[in-house]
Amino acid sequence: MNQNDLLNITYANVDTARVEMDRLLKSRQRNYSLPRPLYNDPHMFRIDMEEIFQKEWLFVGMTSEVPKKGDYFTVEIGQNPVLILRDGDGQVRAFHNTCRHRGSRLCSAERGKVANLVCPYHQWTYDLKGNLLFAGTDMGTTFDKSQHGLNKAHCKTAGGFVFVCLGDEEPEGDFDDFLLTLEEYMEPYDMENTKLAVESSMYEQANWKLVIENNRECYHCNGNHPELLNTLLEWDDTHDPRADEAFLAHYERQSKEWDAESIPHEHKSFGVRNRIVRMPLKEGTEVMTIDGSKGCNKLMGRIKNRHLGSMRILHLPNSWNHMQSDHVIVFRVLPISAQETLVTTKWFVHKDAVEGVDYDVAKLRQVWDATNEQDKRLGEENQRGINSVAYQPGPYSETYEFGVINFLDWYSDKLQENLARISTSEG
Ligand code: 3BY
Ligand code: FES
Ligand code: FE
Repeated sequence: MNQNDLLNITYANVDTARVEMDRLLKSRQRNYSLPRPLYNDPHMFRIDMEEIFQKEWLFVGMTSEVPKKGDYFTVEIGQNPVLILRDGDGQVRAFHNTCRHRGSRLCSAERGKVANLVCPYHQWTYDLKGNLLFAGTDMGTTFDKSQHGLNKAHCKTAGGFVFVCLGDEEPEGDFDDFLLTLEEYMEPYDMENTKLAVESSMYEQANWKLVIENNRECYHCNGNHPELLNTLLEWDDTHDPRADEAFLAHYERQSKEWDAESIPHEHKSFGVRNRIVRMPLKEGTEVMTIDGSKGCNKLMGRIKNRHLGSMRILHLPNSWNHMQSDHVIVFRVLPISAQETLVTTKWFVHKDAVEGVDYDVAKLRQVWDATNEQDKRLGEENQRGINSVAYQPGPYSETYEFGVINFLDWYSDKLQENLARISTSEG
């Protein structure tokens, strides 16, 4: 526990915190920010991890990060190390990255390539499907290797995105419908034939919900994101009240071109949890670089038109994305503690694009490095103010902050639903 955690213990134990969380969520004012303990209490953080991050579908990375058999990357979901790996049949799988002997973490690198998975502790060895192949010299006559394969996590891929779910059961809902649409909308990008150009990891001293809330509105953009606003419009809905005549005409022209090229752009929502929308960027700009000029000579997949705007993909609780004509940017949010969150940003380009010839990493990342830094500061200042005894939940603007309201509605419903399930199963 860090100092901030100790200062913000509000409840005697996690059971009391569960009851209180349910009460706070049931009695919250819907269009207001949340009561303080939901942003800083360590027991409530634990409940977020148990009920959201260990039960719901999470975005972890892209299939092109593991292009070949045996390629893997690792991710820590709270205290749970997870391994994402491409097996010999080309399937992307997720395993708990913990050995079935005495539990050691198997792979400690962020990414790598293996023929088999060998535990560094006593060399138990697993194949790429997680079967235990070798377990030392003598585990006794009753030892059954088939009962000691790696524990699997649910894993689904679509359009190059990899999602995992750590729950025993996959959560109910329309996630598969979202995946079908995601596959269709991502088809022009051919993500399997892309490569990671660069990535950044940023620790933010703020609760994960503040990170997502901040991302769900652009009310703060004008005062904080000069670089981003060179290209990005401050709204992402063609029916937004800020959408003026000039925008509507611009959208109309672009969408005709997109239709002619079979580039999907119709707005799709799956509850408030998943959302795909292609929005034009500002007139005269191509991608989210500092001056809106191209980020890479090679376009993605079968794309011919540099003016594809940004296809924004939302996946609650932990990802937003900007898919553009010559590169795509994916964002992943992972909670670390009540007041600490890891934000990972990855830039992908066509796999044949050559660094220094077709693209310049510094140019590619400039705008979102600046934006991420600005958002980090906003999130951290938000957290500091919320920790004050004077904090009280404040009102969101229904026009400019509807995305935040949607996120908290999703969060609140999901938590109450999952908490109710625990109390039922405990009888
Ligand atoms: O562009 C984004 O990803 C979000 C939406 C508005 C604010 N933020 C920069
Ligand atoms: Fe993995 Fe012993 S803990 S081999
Ligand atoms: Fe921002």
